[in-house]
Amino acid sequence: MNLFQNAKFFTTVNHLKDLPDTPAEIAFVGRSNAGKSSAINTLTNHVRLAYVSKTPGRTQHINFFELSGGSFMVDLPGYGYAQVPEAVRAHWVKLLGDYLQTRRQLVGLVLIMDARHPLKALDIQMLDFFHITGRPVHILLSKADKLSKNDQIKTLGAVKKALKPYMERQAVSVQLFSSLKKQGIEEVNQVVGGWFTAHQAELESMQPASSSETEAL
Ligand SMILES: Nc1nc2c(ncn2[C@@H]2O[C@H](COP(=O)(O)OP(=O)(O)O)[C@@H](O)[C@H]2O)c(=O)[nH]1
Ligand SMILES: [Mg+2]
Repeated sequence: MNLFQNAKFFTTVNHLKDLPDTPAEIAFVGRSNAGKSSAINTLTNHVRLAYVSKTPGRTQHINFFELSGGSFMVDLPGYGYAQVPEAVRAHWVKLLGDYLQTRRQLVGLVLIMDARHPLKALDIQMLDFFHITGRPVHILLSKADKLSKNDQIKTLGAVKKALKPYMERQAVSVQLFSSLKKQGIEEVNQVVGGWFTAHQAELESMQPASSSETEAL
């Protein structure tokens, strides 16, 4: 089943205090221009559910999309756009960091990196922000079509190797992805679907014993 197929725009927020009440959500994050909006459009099979910007750094708010199973997908502001005043940049980093570290229903993070420029300092910072939650991160090496098959394999191997220390402290997985070639969609579905299933099982295991069980004790 395609988890993202019937995604619908839900709301836009600019401040953490305005975040909607959701049962479970996954978030997409990445450097500005990494291909995040394109990836969301490709996964949801929409032409422009998320706005593919010709002006990087424009989207500063948090967009929520409702998925068919009642869970949510969150499009976080892109980071690392050079021509942004320091105060604005600091505000984004704080907004992102606070969201990633405090959002209890966030079951996992999808981190988009341009396959030609993976693991930049701010990407590492996102991994660092997120690891205290104990939740998994799945990395999409985007625009894979810009690399030859051979270079795709090499890049995937090199990124996995570089992530070894992170994988020891946190569940981190990585795959190739191309919006242009619609490459890697199934793998994202499987990983994210797994997160939602695990989260559901976790919630169920935390339910208090039913009243009949309580009486029997
Ligand atoms: N060749 C190629 N270009 C892509 C791909 N995904 C995104 N792009 C291009 O990269 C630029 C930035 O994409 P966008 O989705 O707006 O990135 P965002 O800033 O991370 O949301 C746009 O010009 C896209 O057309 C892809 O899979 N292949
Ligand atoms: Mg975008």
